[in-house]
Amino acid sequence: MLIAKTLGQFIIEKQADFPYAKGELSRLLRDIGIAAKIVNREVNKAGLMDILGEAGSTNIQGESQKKLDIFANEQFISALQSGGECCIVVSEENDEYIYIDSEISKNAKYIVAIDPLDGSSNIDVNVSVGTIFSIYRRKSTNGKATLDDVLQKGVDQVAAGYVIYGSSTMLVYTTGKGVNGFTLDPSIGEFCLSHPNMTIPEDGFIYSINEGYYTHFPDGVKKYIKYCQVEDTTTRRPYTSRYTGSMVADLHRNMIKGGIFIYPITASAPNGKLRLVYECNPMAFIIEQAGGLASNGYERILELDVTELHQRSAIFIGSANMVKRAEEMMKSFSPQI
Ligand code: P6P
Repeated sequence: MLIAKTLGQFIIEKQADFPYAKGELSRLLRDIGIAAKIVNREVNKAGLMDILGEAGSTNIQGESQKKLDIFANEQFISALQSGGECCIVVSEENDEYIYIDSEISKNAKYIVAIDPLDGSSNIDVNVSVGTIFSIYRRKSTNGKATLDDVLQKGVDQVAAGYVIYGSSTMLVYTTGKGVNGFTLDPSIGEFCLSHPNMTIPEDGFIYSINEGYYTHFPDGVKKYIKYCQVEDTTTRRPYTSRYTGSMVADLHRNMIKGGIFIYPITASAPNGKLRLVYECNPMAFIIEQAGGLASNGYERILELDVTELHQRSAIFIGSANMVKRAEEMMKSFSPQI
């Protein structure tokens, strides 16, 4: 039986895509893969350990932190600290960025922004959760990296990826030359190439949005939802609503089947809920590399100015034709946000 290429083999093979690469990015991606395997082990037995439930603390978002949230955060930060290739970590779970001040990291040139366990409110009910990561090269060339090195537009990412802890555990990432998916083979403890050159269908019939907020949505969003709930199915195929409350799970499904995920501004989230640096930008980079689109309803996500670590944004992301249609409806109502 042909053994699929492992993540490590693939990363090294693709290193040649970067003429000046000396292996640092490859090492960084492998470090993330190792941490993901450790997190996966705990996620898969969450019900058997005293690692479920509330940790009794809250993060900067004011969201109650779950024990697995904190465990995952510690694992990824630890892997990045010991790998020596990362100088700053930005995490959803930490108010401030973490400067890695160690001998091994003194020449580190990469910044990693991470949502260590996205959708963690789903852990206790066994719905898929995920990790999202985004990698930048520091802008400054010497001295201590600072916040200015972190606040870069999404177009400046050098890599981005997600891990989905679901019916199987997958790591999906891009370095700007397409998107590749790796499935964890527990029997050998390796992520193996299972989805080479992933592309998202140009069109789809799945729309993912929390319709519980319908009355608080902008008119353009209401118009698009009504468009999806087509009445005359003789003219258009009816759409299906699928929403898990876990962005990684919803986006991964839409990546495979086609679809659109929308988290717009609402009355309670006037700037949107999802975070630009470690949720919207990395997912936008991946989806665009797979042939899809990502916008805030008016502008390309990857072009948005980044001014704060935990800045929020509305997001319309997925199949290109669906995002274009939704944007048309958003722009038919002014003023733009
Ligand atoms: P709501 C999880 O907390 C998350 O950040 C995303 O993974 C998910 O898509 C969204 O929030 C769900 O938010 O308001 O619909 O529960």
